[in-house]
Amino acid sequence: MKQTNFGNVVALAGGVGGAKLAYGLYQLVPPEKLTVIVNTGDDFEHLGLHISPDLDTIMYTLAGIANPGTGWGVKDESWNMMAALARYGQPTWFQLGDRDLATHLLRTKWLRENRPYNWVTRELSQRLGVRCLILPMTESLVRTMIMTEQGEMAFQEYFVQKQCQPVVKSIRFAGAEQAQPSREVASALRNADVIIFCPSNPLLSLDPILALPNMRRILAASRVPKVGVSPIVGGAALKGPAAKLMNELGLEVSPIGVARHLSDVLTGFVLDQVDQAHQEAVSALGLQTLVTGTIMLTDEDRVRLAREVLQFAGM
Ligand code: FO1
Repeated sequence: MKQTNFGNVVALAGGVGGAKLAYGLYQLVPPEKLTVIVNTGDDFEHLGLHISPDLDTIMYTLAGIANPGTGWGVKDESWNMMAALARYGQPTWFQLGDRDLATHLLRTKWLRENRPYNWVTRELSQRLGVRCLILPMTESLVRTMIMTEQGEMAFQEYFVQKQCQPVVKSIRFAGAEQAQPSREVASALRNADVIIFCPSNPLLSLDPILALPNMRRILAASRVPKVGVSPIVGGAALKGPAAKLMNELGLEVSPIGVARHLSDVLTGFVLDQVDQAHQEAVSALGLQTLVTGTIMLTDEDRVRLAREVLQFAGM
């Protein structure tokens, strides 16, 4: 299904929702023409290991080995290490499968050897057979911190340990001010013929990327089609806490809430048929709009939506 008339496609993605569209793009676009820029604000140190959840979700999904039920971790997983850890009374709230553990061990080893983050990511993904480029958004340490009614907590503590229950007051990306988009990221964006914002949580997965100094400037300066896909369908998030978060932070929980949040870096926006009523309001933001089926339940859905988004972007 590879076509040769593709330009350089750059996708910005975070967790599970973003990975699905990235997978669809990966089936259509020649791998040397596809770059996926991934949020690293979810990264954290756990049990002495550097864990990069969104990079791993994208890598496993494109490699075809992601756990289909959860979207994170590896399919056909075993949990012997966790059981052994539990015997030592160690924390088990963050589930690390035996196969998944190899990724964390190798990433941690290479980072401790001062290998660049984008080198580590390329080595891991290429060895899993992924042929397109997966790029961490920055080489620097950026951590999403969630200020809640119970005080500030690290992202994984909020998202996994507390199951997104605490009411969120604000979100900050610690370290973003001192960071920069990596050279590889800036170059990919400058050479892009289309930029796609995958249907990831705008507040947790796309905002950390957009918070990097110069990132919004690079995107605003780009004259190519920049298309966002709404992760909110019919007033609810398909996966994760996006709707609850948007509500708590005062954003309208609808495609228009997402489109407004991203409008300064977009030229087009894709919303689901059930949200047809919002199309006019999104157009009023100065965005081209595409209304289609955006719910991706099967691999075919992922490829269809990716094809429609690329066609919508004139690719
Ligand atoms: N999410 C959970 O809800 N529970 C877990 O136990 C869990 C473990 C886990 C292990 C490795 C990994 O790469 C991701 C993991 N996630 C887990 C998902 C993680 O919280 C991500 O940050 C989310 O996918 C949001 O991006």
